[in-house]
Amino acid sequence: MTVTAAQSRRQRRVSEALRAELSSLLRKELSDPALAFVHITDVQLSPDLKHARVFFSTLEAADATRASRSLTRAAGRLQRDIAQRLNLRFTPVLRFVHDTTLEKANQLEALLAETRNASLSQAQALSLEEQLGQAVASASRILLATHRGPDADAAGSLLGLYKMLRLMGKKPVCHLPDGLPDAFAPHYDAEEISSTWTADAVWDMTIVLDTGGLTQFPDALPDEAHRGLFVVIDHHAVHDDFGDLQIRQQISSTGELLYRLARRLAWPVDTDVAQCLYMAMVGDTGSFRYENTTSQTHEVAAELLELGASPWDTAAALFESISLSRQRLLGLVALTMELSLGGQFCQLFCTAEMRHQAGALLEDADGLSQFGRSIADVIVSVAYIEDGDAVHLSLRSGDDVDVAHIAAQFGGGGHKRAAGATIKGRTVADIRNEMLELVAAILHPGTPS
Ligand SMILES: [Mn+2]
Repeated sequence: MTVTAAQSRRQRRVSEALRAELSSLLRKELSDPALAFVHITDVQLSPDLKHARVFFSTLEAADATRASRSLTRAAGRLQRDIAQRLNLRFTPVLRFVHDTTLEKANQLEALLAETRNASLSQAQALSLEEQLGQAVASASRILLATHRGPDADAAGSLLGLYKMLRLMGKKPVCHLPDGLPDAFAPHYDAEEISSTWTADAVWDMTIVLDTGGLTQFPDALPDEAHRGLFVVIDHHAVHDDFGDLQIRQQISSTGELLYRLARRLAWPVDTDVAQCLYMAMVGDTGSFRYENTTSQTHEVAAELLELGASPWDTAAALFESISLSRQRLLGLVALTMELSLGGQFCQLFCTAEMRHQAGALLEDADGLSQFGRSIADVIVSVAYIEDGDAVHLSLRSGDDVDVAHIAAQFGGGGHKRAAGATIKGRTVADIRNEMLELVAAILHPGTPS
């Protein structure tokens, strides 16, 4: 039987009337000492109003049995009195149930205080997100950007947000001076997403994704006078604390963070968005291998699969579409691998000459350091990538060493297990000496290197 709204309203009204009448009857009509401190806490009526569960509490738990017996004895009389007072067609059959909730009041109070504090901080977190929701809803000129040399998380979250905004009827523009990784080529039209805009354009809002450091800003990011509300959506632990509105959470990836935001703000996520966010998550979790992978990460990934993201397309795009020039470059760089510090430290070198020989581009050298880390016993791996008068450092850690901390010594940043830096005006020979000292101090503290 379905209960209509009117029926359930009536049920509630009669329940409340019953509770009030029973309370007054207990106080005035019954002189049973066992019922002196009995309190009617609630009445639950069956939908046909023929049966009522009457919840009562007592001051002391020990009095409950006695009170229950007295109430059951008085049930007939109470029923008759109530029928008269409330003028009901049927008098519900009363069944008395001991309500233990009041006895748990002390426990409850402590719990409530905890919940209050938790929901207070939750309310604050929520309000930031809601601020973002409102700002996005009212903005029409939105610029999206991410860090220099975008990786899968940067590209996937940027495209994911771009596509969600499009689904919301917005026309955002992406600022991509470094382009996006080839793996994402099927997911965007470069001309469409970064439609030309001039340096004097003024935006309602600029959203920078997946960027923790000021030095990671892409070239020609609009300045304060032009960017409008400056929004940061990021998951890096180390952050230079920029932005008017920061949405930051230390989770697997900006992709995961964006999906959570989308759920909370009811932003639309279609299959295409899901695919981009899934690629972002796979990228930053090393295919769900790094310790930033939690059960919640998998829950979000599962929802993205439900929405149509494809693990196979993701793997094929990210890991099985390597260019011949990158494979050749890897061959040349692999020959430079040097192990030191008892085989725990691996260094790789990529010169401009090697890139030329392999016909490779600078981005073909991305992530070369991970090949050093995958060698048995290696804990820290560093790739030195020459680029004109600059040297790019790419660091990976296979154990409990925080390479973001090492990268920070060189003005860079990143994550515990994967970090990087760009150093200008120093030679590789000079940098590697300092690097060896730093890594030796971490891997073999107390031993002179
Ligand atoms: Mn990231």
